[in-house]
Amino acid sequence: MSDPGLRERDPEIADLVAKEEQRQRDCLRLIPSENYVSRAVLEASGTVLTNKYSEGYPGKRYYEGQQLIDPVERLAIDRARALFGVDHANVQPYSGSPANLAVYLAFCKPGDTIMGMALPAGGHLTHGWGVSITGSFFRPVRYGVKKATGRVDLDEVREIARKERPKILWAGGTAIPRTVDFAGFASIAKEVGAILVADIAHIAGLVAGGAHPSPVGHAEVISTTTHKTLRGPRGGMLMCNANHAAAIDKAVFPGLQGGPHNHTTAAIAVALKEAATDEFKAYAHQIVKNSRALAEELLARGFDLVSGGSDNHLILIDLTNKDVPGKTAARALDRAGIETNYNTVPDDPRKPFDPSGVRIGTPAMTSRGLREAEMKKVASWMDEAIRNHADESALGRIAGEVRELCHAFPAPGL
Ligand code: DSN
Repeated sequence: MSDPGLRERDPEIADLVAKEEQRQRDCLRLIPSENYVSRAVLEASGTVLTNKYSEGYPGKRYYEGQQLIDPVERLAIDRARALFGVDHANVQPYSGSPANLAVYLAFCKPGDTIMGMALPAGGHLTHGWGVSITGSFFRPVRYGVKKATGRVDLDEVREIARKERPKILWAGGTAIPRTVDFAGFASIAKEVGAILVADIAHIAGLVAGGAHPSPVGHAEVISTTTHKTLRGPRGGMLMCNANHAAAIDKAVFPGLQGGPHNHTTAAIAVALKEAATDEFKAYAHQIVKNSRALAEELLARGFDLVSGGSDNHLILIDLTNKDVPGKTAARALDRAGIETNYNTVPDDPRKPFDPSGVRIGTPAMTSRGLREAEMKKVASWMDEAIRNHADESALGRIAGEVRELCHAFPAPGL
């Protein structure tokens, strides 16, 4: 059988991939859960390891031919354990949602009470939101943020937890612009006999780089994706204390998944190696510096930020005072070469598919090497694009200026 390359075999897909690469080169990617992986991570994820089945774990597989896959997975596990300082790591979850489902399978029975942050307050679907299987197979109770501060109120979390006695308490989410107080959550979980699970999908790279307090020593289980601030391939990981290792492993396989995606495991191993360097530590701290600088610039332009600013990689803008819906703003920004996502804000009077906010973040921009000085320009383009959301020529001009800046800061991996 002939074996042509992608361009020859499937020019339609090859074209789309090439155009996506160009798009990623030319625009400012501000979606806080996205990033650019390194060339090495990209290379590892496109390898022949995709050809191999490996159900089981290193040393205990249900398929032969694991001579080289076992050391790949062992390297990924050992690097995760060393980087985060945990007893045990499972690098097989396909992504964050399957990782979180494995946590439920390990510790809960259908109908058990579970507690997490409400989705509109910044939580994740899998922390018990109604439209997710986690909100129907279990009995979800939720905490939010204080309207006045936009921050979690641990006294309120404690009150709900005392009343509801959840089996699992989730800390973390997807639209939280502030530091998560893992120690505070741990004291509540301990008091009510819940297992504290830290979902660090968004902040894993910040934790690894020392730019956000670590949940290790506070949370019994830690769930994460590998592709956000951690700058790895799309994937997931679970980490835990030694006493939970067997339950977590059994829940991932055979409980929930079949064969691990070995090409992804290899790329995770590479990303974890990169994340252990001093260069990555500096990167993680720069993400936070950039986010603070961008937040200051936006505040100076009259933008209303949920919680009044940012301590991490993420900024949530409430556009109510600008009289522009989140979706209108996000679409105008996209036409101006600035990629964001529209997002609910706490107590949003609008619907999730047409909410009041826009969520932005600095991980991808920081991977390109942008620093505080460039944040002034980014804020001014955002302001201009949102004010001129119906003016195609203004948006086109901004897109040209954005492209010029992007070309001065080439992204890794492209
Ligand atoms: N989809 C992710 C995010 O954008 O935050 C969460 O799963």
